[in-house]
Amino acid sequence: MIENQKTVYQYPSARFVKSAVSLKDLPKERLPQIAFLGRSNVGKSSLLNALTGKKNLVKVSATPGKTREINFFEINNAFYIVDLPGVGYAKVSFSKQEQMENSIRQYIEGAEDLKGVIYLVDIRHAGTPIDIETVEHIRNAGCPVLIVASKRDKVNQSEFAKNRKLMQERFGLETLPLAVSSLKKTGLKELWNEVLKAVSVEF
Ligand SMILES: Nc1nc2c(ncn2[C@@H]2O[C@H](COP(=O)(O)OP(=O)(O)OP(=O)(O)O)[C@@H](O)[C@H]2O)c(=O)[nH]1
Ligand SMILES: [Mg+2]
Repeated sequence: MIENQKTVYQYPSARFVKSAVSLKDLPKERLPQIAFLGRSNVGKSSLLNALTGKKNLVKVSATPGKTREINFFEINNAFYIVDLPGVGYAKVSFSKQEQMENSIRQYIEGAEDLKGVIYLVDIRHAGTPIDIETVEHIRNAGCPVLIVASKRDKVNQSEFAKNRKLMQERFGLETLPLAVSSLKKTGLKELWNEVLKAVSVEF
């Protein structure tokens, strides 16, 4: 169990299943999937560690471009969380980046068991043109997207309020987006509930 201001829940079991580079090598076992996407360094892999209460389930790095493959983690033997490489990462060569983004796109458009995408946006940037374009693309592909503000601990209260509102406007959201901090472990319970809803699993 973790506890902070308002977050208390039972950590799930989580195990790494496989890395895939294309739709051809998805896991054999058919379970619902939910994927984490967002720009490089936004905190996707850290969030997976924080949500599952495992420090080193997924490798994280201060250098953008850490995650290079489509990584599947089986949660409570009931669904997969899929950790994706970052979008808009400029430090790998253009063709490599294009290859990676192609495989992300193909995965999102083609994975039959994908129930939704959690799209992370660094609260300090409140959504760049690349984020807005990527989210639009996912929505057009018919996949539900939940926009979540990451690194909540990096901004003060007034910046937080301002950027959260900006995010709502930029992404055309009905309500203010959820916000999380993997470092401070805030917002995790709320996000976990959304994950469970998306994969239609109750624990
Ligand atoms: N302060 C703070 N730092 C964070 C938080 N989440 C992640 N970080 C840091 O941000 C950096 C990137 O984290 P990752 O989890 O590797 O980011 P990623 O989105 O998986 O990055 P790629 O795999 O390169 O796309 C690391 O140095 C993390 O420690 C957070 O909530 N607060
Ligand atoms: Mg990563």
